[in-house]
Amino acid sequence: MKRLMPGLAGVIACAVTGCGPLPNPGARQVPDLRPPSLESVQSIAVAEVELSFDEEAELVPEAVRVQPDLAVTRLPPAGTRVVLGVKEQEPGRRYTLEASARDGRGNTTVFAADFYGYNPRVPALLLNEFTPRGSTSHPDVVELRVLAAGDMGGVVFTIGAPQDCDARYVFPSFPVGAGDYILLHFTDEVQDGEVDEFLDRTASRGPGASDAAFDFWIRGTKGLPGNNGILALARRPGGAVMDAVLYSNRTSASDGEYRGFGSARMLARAEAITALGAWKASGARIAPEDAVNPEGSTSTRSLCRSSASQDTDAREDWHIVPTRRSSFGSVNSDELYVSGK
Ligand SMILES: [Ca+2]
Ligand SMILES: [Ca+2]
Ligand SMILES: [Ca+2]
Repeated sequence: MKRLMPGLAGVIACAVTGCGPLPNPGARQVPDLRPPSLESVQSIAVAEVELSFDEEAELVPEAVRVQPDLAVTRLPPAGTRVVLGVKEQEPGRRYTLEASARDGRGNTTVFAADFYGYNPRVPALLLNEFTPRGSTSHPDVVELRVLAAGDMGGVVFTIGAPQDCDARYVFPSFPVGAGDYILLHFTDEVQDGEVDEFLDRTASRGPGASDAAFDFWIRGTKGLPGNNGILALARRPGGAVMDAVLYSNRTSASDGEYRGFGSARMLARAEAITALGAWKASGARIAPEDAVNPEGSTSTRSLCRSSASQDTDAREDWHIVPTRRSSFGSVNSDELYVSGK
């Protein structure tokens, strides 16, 4: 997420020279009055932050600052992609870089842009169980299973695709081990004991909290879509997708305009996670029939992977468990819900 402020020369009309492949002797030389524009900022190593500009630019030494306080150890030479040296970042912490950059003619831009602290130890994680049809007493929950140890700092959970979502949660830094569970509870009703757990997984006493899992309480969302949605995990904001699940109770015949997905946005998101390799289409194009069907699930009949957490990026990995066989914070049940029983 970057926040850019207009540069000092930002209001001057653009005049770009030298773009054409052929010289034009009749053209009048127009001086470059346009300041460099920041295109991206991201951490690329524990002590390095990369900036890219639309033209060669140099950071103004006295104007570079990182908040919360992170010392700058090395200023890069001019370039379109430059690497700033900083002290070691905290994994997943949000920092703001405030700086000025100037081009070779002295046109200067001032900007402030956010980046997240580099995490060299992202754990291997799976979306393992969820209930999109929670109730007031049992709000929507998502269970993550840790397959290989690491640090959660900066890992992103999204309702929607990683780059186009309705809500996202960026995890703080805390260590997890293989076999650990993390629960995300989607509730706006704050109750006693709803504390986020980073170290003591028995600290939270909120409804549905598990003493075996790290519980987190997510506010300000409408919960998970009940019928038609996507959940995803990414390694960091803007980073590669680690896992996703597409669920829908619709069919290709449910509408004529969006291949059955109900909206242009849902179709685009389904196509996005398929293109990212996080979900499989059985035909040439992704269809609602490729999704996990949440029909029959309730707050205690959750959608689960197998007890072994099989992951082939397909609907066959998922099943609905019988009433009260949800297992948030522990290994999944392989029992199947049978409609009418
Ligand atoms: Ca807990
Ligand atoms: Ca997967
Ligand atoms: Ca479980």
